[in-house]
Amino acid sequence: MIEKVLIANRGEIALRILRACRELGTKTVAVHSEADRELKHVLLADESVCIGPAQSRDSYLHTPAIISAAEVTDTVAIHPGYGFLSENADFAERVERSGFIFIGPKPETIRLMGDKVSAIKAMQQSGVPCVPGSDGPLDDNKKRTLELGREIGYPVIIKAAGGGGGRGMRVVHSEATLLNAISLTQAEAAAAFDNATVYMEKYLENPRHIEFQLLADQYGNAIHLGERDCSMQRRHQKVLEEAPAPEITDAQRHEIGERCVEACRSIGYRGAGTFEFLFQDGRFYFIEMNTRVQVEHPVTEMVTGIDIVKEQILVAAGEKLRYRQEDIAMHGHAIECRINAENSETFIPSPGQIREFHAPGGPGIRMETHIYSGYRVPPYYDSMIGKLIAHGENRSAAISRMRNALRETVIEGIDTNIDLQRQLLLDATFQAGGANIHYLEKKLGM
Ligand code: MV4
Repeated sequence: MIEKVLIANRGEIALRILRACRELGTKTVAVHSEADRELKHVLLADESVCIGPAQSRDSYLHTPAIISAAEVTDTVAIHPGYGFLSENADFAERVERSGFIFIGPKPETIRLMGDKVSAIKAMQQSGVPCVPGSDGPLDDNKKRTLELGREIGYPVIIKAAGGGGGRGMRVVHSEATLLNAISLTQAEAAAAFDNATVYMEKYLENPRHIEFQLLADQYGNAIHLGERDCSMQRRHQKVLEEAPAPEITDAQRHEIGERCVEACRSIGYRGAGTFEFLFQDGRFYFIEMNTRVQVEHPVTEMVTGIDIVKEQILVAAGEKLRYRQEDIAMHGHAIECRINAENSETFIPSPGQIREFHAPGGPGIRMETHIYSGYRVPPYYDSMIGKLIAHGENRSAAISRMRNALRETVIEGIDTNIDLQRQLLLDATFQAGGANIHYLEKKLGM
């Protein structure tokens, strides 16, 4: 087993990783910025190292400082969490070249999936359904590009190969604006990602965002843990996620899950990964793969009973996957509400001292947070301060438990989005299930 893990992250996910390590009997090293000395996981870790100033680029994104901290603490493996360096292939490579285990896929897999054009190509080759599109980069053959637009049919969407997560894309409604839209997206992509490559897809106007959770070891074993519905989002920030996705049948779950498993085998995937799909008119369309643990992983944990972070560490240690597909069963329904330090109406971030914190509890309730009474939320990082997860025997039981848990939660001293979450749980369209990716922004009048 891995004797010591360095946690290259902060906040709730750092605490989540620390807890998984404790269950495995693994020692922990917390690395933190100067603004994060009071983080809960820093106080709980076996060792801690300050790696630089508050600004992320000088600390959580500063590879040499992280590698040095690993060296001085005799770390064996580095867990990147989500965000920061978690999907940075160069970082994963430097971790491995320095003699440490990167808890995640191979650097070349991160690179393959980081380029959305090569990711889609890999998926098509292993039978994962993709959006009709250019099947590769657009070139400067204008005639061919216009033909392609006609073949695909308007509206189309131009996406940057180096983008993802909503960055570097442009919807085009007619042939008249196509070539100009491509030039603009290329220029933006060159500036933002140092890669002007763009591709074209049919633009799906009212899809849901459904993603599949995968686990794979380095011996070619892979399983899927079903799907999550992440359609409730605002400006590409997910607000609430659930598992299973409403109205998805066992047959669809089995069909798409198996395609993802096959794709993991064919690309030699290792660790936890997520296949993102758009779902519209009963069909799934692959858009991107995430090669990290995701914020919303707990809803999958609640319905499958599998500890995804623990499994990530075990497979990184070279162990064989402990489950086969037939060992995986879904029980009930789980919902996650992201709790942000921000105003419920204006969405303006609200850092500052938490005067009072009372966590909710009871059957089926799980609170993942690093906050405590007296903790100061620093202004430098993402505003998410925790996640509340409710599990129940069915969707309405999970909703009911979530409503009670939100009522019970007390966070004083800063603004939070708890009121917004309570309103969303009362919303008739949310309660019906299966709302699309545009629903929340429409409800909020955006
Ligand atoms: C799309 C799409 C419609 N059609 N692709 C946005 C984030 C990135 N992961 C891909 N995104 C989209 N790709 C086609 N062909 C609509 C979106 C999209 C979206 C997707 C998932 C969740 C929220 C979204 C919000 C706006 C647009």
